[in-house]
Amino acid sequence: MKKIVTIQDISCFGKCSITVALPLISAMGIECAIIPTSVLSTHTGGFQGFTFRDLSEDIPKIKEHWKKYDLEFDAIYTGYLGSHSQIDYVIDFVNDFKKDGTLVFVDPAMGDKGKLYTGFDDTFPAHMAKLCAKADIIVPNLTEASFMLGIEYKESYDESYVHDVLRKLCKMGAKKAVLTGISYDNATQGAVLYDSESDSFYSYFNENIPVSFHGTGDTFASIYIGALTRFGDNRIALEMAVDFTVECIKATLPEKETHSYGTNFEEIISYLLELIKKYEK
Ligand code: PXL
Repeated sequence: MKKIVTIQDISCFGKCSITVALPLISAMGIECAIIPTSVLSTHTGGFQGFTFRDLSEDIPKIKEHWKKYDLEFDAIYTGYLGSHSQIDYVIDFVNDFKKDGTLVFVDPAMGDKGKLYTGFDDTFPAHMAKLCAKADIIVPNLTEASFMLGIEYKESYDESYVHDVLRKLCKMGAKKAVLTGISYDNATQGAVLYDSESDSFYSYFNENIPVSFHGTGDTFASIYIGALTRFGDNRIALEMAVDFTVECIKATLPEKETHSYGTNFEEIISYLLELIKKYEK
């Protein structure tokens, strides 16, 4: 059985990070081990006064314990990391657990709509860029890419701009980069993949639904790494991640006013299984 380990926080309420990755990766027929980096009462977007229990010091202890059992993973998937020291511990984990054939997949979850999330200082993106440099694939949105590259965030752009950003992201060290939430017109939204080894691009778009729900980046990342682990094909991973994320947004439209609570992905697990069947020919 394929195994992914995901390293990110547990937000007790407001579906995101581990509470999205674990059910979705499991539903895709892949074991999902977890390293919780912190426990928060809620995520940090749209809630005031959340608690934050830092579990950074447990990361190296979990790593050392696992080394005694020679545990191996098909992929290491990192998401939201709540402090500088967590990034360093995660880099150590990747150094010890990346074997031949282990995919290192980094979602530098730090911001959206031109702003960093609450709690991150201006030095955080450069530190996250060091983890991204070790990755096979990174999946930033344009906000996160702009902060890591130290360039201005643009609301409107064209394909040549997106291609330029992707090339620059891979120059930082990652083999492949996917820019999420890309929209060249009002009608469509999707993601663009760049493979620096073959110097090729692949774009995939679906409907643009102009509503924003919390946790959609984590949904995209979980489906992408699950599909890539299962099918070994980045194009399939990109298509499945875009299509499933759009369907999650549609399923949550009746609950627009509680957009910080996350998406109703639980209601469309059967659609995820249909997507798997479609590609499993
Ligand atoms: O969805 C990304 C995310 C994950 N975890 C925490 C967050 C956020 C985004 O705000 O606050 C704790």
